[in-house]
Amino acid sequence: MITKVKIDPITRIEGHMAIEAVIDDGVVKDAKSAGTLFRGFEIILQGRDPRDANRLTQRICGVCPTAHATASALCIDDAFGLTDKIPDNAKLIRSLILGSNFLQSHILHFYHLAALDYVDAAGTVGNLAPFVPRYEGDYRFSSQVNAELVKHYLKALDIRRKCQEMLSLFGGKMPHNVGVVPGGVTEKPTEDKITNFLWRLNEIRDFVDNLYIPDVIAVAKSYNDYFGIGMGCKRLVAYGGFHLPTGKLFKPALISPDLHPEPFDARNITEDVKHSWYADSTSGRNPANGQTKPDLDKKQAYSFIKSPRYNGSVCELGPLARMVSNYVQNDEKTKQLLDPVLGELAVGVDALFSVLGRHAARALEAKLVADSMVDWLQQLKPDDPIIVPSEIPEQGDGTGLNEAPRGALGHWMTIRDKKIERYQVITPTAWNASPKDDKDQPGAIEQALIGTKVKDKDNPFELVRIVRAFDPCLACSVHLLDAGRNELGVFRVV
Ligand code: NFE
Repeated sequence: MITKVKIDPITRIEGHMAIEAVIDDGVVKDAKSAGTLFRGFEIILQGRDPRDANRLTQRICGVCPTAHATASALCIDDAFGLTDKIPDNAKLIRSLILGSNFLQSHILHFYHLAALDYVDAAGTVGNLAPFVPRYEGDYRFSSQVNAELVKHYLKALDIRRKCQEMLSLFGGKMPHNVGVVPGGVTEKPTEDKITNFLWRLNEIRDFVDNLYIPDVIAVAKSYNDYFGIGMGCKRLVAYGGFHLPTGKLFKPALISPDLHPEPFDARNITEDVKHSWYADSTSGRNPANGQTKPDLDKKQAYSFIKSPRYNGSVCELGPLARMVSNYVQNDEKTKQLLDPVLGELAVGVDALFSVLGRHAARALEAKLVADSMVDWLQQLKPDDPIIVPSEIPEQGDGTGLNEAPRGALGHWMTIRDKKIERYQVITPTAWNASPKDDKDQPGAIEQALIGTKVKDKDNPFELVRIVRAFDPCLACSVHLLDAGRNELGVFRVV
């Protein structure tokens, strides 16, 4: 029997996402993932001072504004000819600000967005929001373990506050920091700031080591069938990220399904729009040449997310991509983190292509970033420069590639007459939650859903666990507000 399961919205993610699964005899035969809001920042930026991109793109999202701050700063640095002049202190402070956001975001994702799919919180504290409504029937921990994990849920709130405070020491505030700017940063690394940062960081590291990673391992042991669920497209992309004086913490690569790393080249990225509400004339373009032209009348369209592809192939981005990229390129620290956990769970690297693999990669990545941040703090030199002066060029082209918590993030800009002529943003969730492309290839989340056995269509745990393991953020990935929309097809960009 064929049934359609539509989950709209999928809650406990950031933003508004819908999925639809066609289930035939208990197995997902087809799936659609849709971003149902229009963003339009690319349109807002046209004609503005290029430096505005660094302020405005942070407003794309309240969860990862820091990633947009760094990608836009890198993009402007490139267009202004500053890339080789950025002071070491600035590279380190930008990375410390971004690292603080990674930690806050990963802890948010596991405890407050995803863990409630596995932990019976309502059975522990009663039927209180936000623990209900929820699906029923597959909570496997003892009441004692559930009660302990609910305490960690609360502790995680406090730790996330400390991550935000830590970010604000160099970033001024969170969200939408004022510390990362074109040419460098605005805050000097005083001894006082370094010390204040370090004591918060050490408490967060303690949480990651002694609660976050063990809790993910506990979920992995009790729900180990989820190492075999939600494999996805098995082709990964990392742009590389955390631009440090000595290179990048995460190595760029395209990883093929046989785990072979190939050099990454942003010129191979295109965005299709056959199934997105954008004009067909804009399909297949590289973002350096991209356009954002809404078209709400397309019959085949079902999403405001475009379909980014690498050499025409569907790719997955995120902690899984970064950790596997580092692992297969023999990064020692990554191997030292991943190997013992794979051993304890008795699974190989291949098992990472799964719901649990994505959670494990994210938790171990949090440790890699947090431990690296201690080294970065120690490299800061209080008396050295933090910024280089700059002028807006008459014309220029810029690319800013970095890694955001949810995966690789790219900003592209063209400057003409000292103004932004073109700006394009491709977020990690645009890759992961993309709709079918011009060749009708399903996006990464769609592929992870297809082939899944659903035990109970009224409680489709498998589907929501697959989607949430990607940590989608829809605010980031759609292309604003339709506050002034008064009829279908009319948008007022405010
Ligand atoms: Ni809105 Fe973001 C991250 C970016 S998502 S959270 O991480 O860029 O695609």
